[in-house]
Amino acid sequence: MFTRPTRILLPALAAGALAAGIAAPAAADEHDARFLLRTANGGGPADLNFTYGAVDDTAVVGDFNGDGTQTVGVRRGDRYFIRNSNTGGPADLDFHFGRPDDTPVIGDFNGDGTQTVGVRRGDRYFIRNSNTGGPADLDFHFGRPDDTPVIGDFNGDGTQTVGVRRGDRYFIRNSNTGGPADLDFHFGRPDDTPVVGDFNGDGVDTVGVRRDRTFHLRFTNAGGPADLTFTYGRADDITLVGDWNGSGTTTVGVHRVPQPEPEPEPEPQARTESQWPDVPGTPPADDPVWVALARCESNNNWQAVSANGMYYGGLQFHPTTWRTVGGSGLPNQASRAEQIHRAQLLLTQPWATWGNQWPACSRRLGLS
Ligand SMILES: [Ca+2]
Ligand SMILES: [Ca+2]
Ligand SMILES: [Ca+2]
Ligand SMILES: [Ca+2]
Repeated sequence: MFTRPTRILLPALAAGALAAGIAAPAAADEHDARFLLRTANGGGPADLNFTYGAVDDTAVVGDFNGDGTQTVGVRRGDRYFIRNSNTGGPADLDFHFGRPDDTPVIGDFNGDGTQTVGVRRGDRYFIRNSNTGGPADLDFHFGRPDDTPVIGDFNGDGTQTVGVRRGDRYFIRNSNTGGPADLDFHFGRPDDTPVVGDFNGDGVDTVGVRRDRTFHLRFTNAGGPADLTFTYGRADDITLVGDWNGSGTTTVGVHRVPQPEPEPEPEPQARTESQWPDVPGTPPADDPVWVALARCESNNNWQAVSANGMYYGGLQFHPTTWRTVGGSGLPNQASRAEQIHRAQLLLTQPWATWGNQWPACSRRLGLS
């Protein structure tokens, strides 16, 4: 019977590629990537709370030194930065493995008690049995390219092996080789985030899922209801599980990265301007001539209606002229930007001049 406590390792399933940038200067706390780890499977405050790595890093979890406690690390580009304690501080291990777009996986793939790194690329696993750079020790295909990788000791023999999640289904292999699934069952829903661990400390890793803030954990590798359900962390946290204190039971945690600032709403005016672009060959909308003309024609009142009811808006369009240059409705019901745009269009008509469209005011302003 294996007494080695650790088991799973489902790396953070951060969607998307990893920024290959270099490192994270220590900044204000809320701008840092934070680990909030719980040493019991239930809701409650974090038992461990520290910052490590950069915001764009992908979190990984493993017993990288074989002491029975799982700790955090990050993958950045093609590089692993591993910490051997669940505290902030410098990386204890730092090496390259795989390619930047690979998905990291961590496990004790040879059953020696130390978890090491690997990657999934397409439908393929590349496994390294030491936490150092170098060629893959194992390289095989399992599942399909779109599957999500999971790693665990699903049969309790002391060696962690691969599996995948596809939709609401787990396909598990009990050896680190290509071949058919040894276990195949449904659990949770397709959009859930998969987790694998020894959630009851009996030496066998089993599956679970996280849905929004709620973990649904199963104590056997078979379909059926969750054996343990509780809420931890925020819905936008990245899901982690690990044996953070070497107790022999896998518990939950989250990786919390600052959310990007929302894109500012475009200002309505900017939108108006793009909707009513300047017409080449005429004064642009911000040319003072338009204000001067409007001041003369309508006392700069863009909703104006002339006393005889024939001319409308800041530039005193006749409705027929307005329609000639594509306007609809009455000019004084249109925005200032549209009125200027249509005045610009008017000036591009071969028959139109400042002098015949705005005779009195254009003379006063020296436009004709
Ligand atoms: Ca360790
Ligand atoms: Ca190992
Ligand atoms: Ca096994
Ligand atoms: Ca178990």
